Amino acid sequence: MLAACLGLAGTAAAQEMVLNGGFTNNTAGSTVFNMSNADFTNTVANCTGFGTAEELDLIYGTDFGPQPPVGNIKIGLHRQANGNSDAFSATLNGPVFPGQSYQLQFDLSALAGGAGSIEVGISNSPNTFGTLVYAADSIDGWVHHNVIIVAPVMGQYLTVREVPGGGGDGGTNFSCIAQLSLISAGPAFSRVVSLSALPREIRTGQRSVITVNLDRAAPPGGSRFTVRYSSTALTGPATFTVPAGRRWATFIVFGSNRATTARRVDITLSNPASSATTYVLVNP
Ligand SMILES: [Ca+2]
Repeated sequence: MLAACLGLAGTAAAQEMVLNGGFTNNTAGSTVFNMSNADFTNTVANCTGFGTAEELDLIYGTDFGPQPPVGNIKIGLHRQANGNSDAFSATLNGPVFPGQSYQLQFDLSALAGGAGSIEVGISNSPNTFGTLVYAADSIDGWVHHNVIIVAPVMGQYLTVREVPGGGGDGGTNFSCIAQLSLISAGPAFSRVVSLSALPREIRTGQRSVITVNLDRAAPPGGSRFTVRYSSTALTGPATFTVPAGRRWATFIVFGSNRATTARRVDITLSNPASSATTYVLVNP
């Protein structure tokens, strides 16, 4: 299993959140094309249709396109020439939380005659798309998508829609999605646990190295902090990012004390999860 490859096996964090991501829990048992939202919702457990096209497909095996790479069921989403499109939500076993990171996976394919574009969102309602977290084009043949997303909002539903509206081709688009999966990947924000300054005391024009220590390795994309200085007697970056995979990193500040006496300048790093402060004494 992929979870084992990631070293997440055996922890609660590796639990699948999409309740029926393989779409196997359904009352049809075989391919059904062009279901109204109400029919789709009644047929596929823990899923809700809400797009304006109202023609979601529950497709088994090689019906209407290639066999899914894993499992036997794919959901077909259509954008019609008039711009109406299919959309559905998948209920999660619990809410996602803003600022937390999650591993999103699915298999996506187009059908001949209409490559499509899908969007994935997080929503508080089964009937609305919510906030976009990922977008992908569907092409002929299955492509496995595997990304880390950061939840922008709290939400109990993962949503999928064929991008609505008039496409550049003015025609119709069609995508098939299979094996929808969402797994908690832990906090998106590493916490800053300490800062240090070396040297502690400098003069105008001299530099000090600030070391940032985190509680864990920075996640994909790095850990970004805002940097505040209590006085302009010290200059340095306004933001600082600890690179992905690193537990510590350094940046440089410069003394610029225009007063006649020494000034103590506090340096504070903060992100939504944490903050820490150190100081540098700056002589004129
Ligand atoms: Ca359809």
